[in-house]
Amino acid sequence: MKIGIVCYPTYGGSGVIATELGLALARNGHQVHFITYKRPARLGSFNTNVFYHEVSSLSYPLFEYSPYETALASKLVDVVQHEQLDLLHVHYAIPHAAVAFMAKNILSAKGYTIPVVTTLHGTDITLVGSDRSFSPVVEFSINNSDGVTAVSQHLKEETIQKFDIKTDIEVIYNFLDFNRFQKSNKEHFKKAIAPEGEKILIHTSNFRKVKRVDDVIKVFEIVRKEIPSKLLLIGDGPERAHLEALCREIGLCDDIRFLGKQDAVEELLSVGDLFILPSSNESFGLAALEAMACEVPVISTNVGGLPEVNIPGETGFTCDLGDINQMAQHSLEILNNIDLHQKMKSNALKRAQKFAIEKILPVYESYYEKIIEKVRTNASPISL
Ligand code: GMT
Repeated sequence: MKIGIVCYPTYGGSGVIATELGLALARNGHQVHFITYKRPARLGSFNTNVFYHEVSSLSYPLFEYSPYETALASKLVDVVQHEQLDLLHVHYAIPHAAVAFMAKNILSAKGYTIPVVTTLHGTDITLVGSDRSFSPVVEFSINNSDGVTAVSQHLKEETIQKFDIKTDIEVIYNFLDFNRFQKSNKEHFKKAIAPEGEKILIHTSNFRKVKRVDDVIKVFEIVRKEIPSKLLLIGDGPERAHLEALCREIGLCDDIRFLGKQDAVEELLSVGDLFILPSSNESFGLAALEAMACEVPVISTNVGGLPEVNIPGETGFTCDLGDINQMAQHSLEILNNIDLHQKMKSNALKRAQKFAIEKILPVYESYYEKIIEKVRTNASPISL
């Protein structure tokens, strides 16, 4: 197949999934065209089956806001037509699903049919998408995609609850590549981070409010009183300055390290004893899955799709939102019990293996085939 992929090319989970999916499809012999405003972070070096089309939008003094949607739609029309694509897969509904709808209609007027699959990732539904300023467009463009997937059962249900959905939503879980995400021997890292054999707690995210990184620090503060430990905060984002101030305020700067954005997260996860994800909203929690693949048990909230990934009592624990004490007690329970810790490490790995790319890729491929066939037989005419 010739597949066009539209996503946010930055560090967010949706862009990571879109890029890794495209690369896996390319390895499986498909021709993949990424259409984004910047080269996706994980695209890497030259690959015969991978093409990159940059969307650049014209700046003009009249435009206070550059009309990115128009530029993207025009680029989609151009790429689909000239590369003779079989399917467009857009990740994150806003604005990609609406833009794809526009491109599809322009192409249709030129006599070209292009099936569109939209993948809902989370905040495009839960936080941003359901805001009145976006919701009519989000609802319309979901209903008018030829195929719609959600990254967890919970996200599917929340989408149905928040919008008037008239189309089927297929749950296709996030995935990861075990060639990259696996525990490796990084003893020298461990020695540098925790020279006295302290336990290592880890959190990775984009440091937005929804991730509640404050809670990570507060949980760590309690844990550290009982067990010598260190906290690694990986990633960056709008909350960072505030979090650094919090660490200074509680006097834990020597035990908490801000590592910023890291390319080889798996190497750091390899020395982790526990992963903390106290998000207020999380459609799936790819970061937790990455930790589990590196044999790190997870303490997370029980919100969104997190319990579909982190199985309470098996791969870690899920706790009520904001319940710092519960999270800290569960952390101590694991860290103080070698047998339980070992069991949860191996359970985490086993659970993560269910989301291996080799298992999820064929699901996407057959979904694409189904949607192409559906459009070919004209089973889903666009309802304007
Ligand atoms: O929250 C993020 O890390 C970024 C965000 C995105 O869309 O880029 O992530 C969402 O999509 C990921 C991939 O499908 C999911 O694993 C995350 O759970 C989801 N984030 C939220 O729902 C808050």
